[in-house]
Amino acid sequence: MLEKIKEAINCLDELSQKKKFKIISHFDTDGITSAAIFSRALKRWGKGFSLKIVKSLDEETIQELGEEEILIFLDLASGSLEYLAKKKTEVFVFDHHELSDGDKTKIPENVFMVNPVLHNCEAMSAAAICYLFAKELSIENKDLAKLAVIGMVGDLHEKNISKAFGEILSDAETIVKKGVLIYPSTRPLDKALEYSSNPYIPSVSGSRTGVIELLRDAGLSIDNGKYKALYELNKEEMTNLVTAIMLRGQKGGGEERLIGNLFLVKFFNKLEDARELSALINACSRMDYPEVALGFCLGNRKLKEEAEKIYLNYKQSLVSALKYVSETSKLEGKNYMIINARDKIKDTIIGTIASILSHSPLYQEGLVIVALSYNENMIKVSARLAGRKGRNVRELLYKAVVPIGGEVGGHPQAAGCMISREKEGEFIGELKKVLELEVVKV
Ligand SMILES: [Mn+2]
Repeated sequence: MLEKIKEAINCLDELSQKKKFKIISHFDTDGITSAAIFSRALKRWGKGFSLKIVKSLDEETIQELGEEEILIFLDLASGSLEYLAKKKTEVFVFDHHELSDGDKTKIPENVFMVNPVLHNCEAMSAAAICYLFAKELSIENKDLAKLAVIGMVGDLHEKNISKAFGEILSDAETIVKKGVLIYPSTRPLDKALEYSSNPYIPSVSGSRTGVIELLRDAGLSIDNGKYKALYELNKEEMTNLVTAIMLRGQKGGGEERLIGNLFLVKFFNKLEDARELSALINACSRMDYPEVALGFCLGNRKLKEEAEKIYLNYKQSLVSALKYVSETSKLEGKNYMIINARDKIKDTIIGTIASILSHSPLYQEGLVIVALSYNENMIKVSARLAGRKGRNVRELLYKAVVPIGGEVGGHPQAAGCMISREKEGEFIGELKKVLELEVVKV
């Protein structure tokens, strides 16, 4: 892949004599960090460019892009080759998403693609590809490695430390430590636990008394006026904390999902948890401030303040929604849990809440979680599968919706639909029927 990157640099250099660059990147953490790395590298290279962040890439978005500039796509476009082929300009794609088998063998002539999928290369995030590009341009760009670490973590590529990732970690002077995956691991534990929504710990997340009880059970106490940060714990303390957390689980069985590598990087001259930085960038972008997220990545102090405010707000709304979930009565069956939040949780975050619950190591693998929230006279329904193995939630939702009317979208592990509020009771009845029936069959 490095050869391909060198080739891309030569092509871009030549083309830049005539045209400017336009970067189009994705709005999640990997896309934002990719855009930050790429734009900083272009600036240092002395090339002019403009930048656009998009939620997704469809035919219309591609059509709207001009043809006076060279188009550079980051963290997207691997699935849009047929539309890119129609553009009357040169197109560069730095992406890591899968291509269909047919597309792999016929990349359009105007498209130059760098994608580990094509080059028999280990899996990595787009930010990592952009970093390799930047480092190939100049070793001066080594300071951008920490952004690549955040991008890797954002796209959950950090589970196994491959050779390329290992090099990026060392370029960024990352401290790697094994521990509980609660972030930020760099701040006093009581604070980190209180605001922890991923993982979400019932009766602890969002509850000060719950946090203090948990820490007492784990044998951790205040030292020098505050609790230790997670990364400062010794092995025994870490083990005790895991045990105390697992005891809060209702059905248990996810200890291995609770433990992993902690990545600490210097950011704005302070040691920070890469997971926390990733969550902050993601939150800003989701709340419709991708430019704030980008400015944060590029080291702008004013935007950093703004980003932190947005993130705090977002965390608070998640935690209070999760607190509501833990306190409210749910419809629970052998293998499912239905949460009808009505107007107590905003429909804009109900999907995130369902995802957080499904990722919590405290719910058993295979549990189907369905969350409902009002959206004016409609109800937004989000269904998630806890863990990886289990029933197809998209199909389950579909079966429950058929008698009511409504369209279901999504994947076997995460799906959603909108139904009319008049059908609330009827839908929940159908849903329960479907969920109970399927359990019998299994
Ligand atoms: Mn990505």
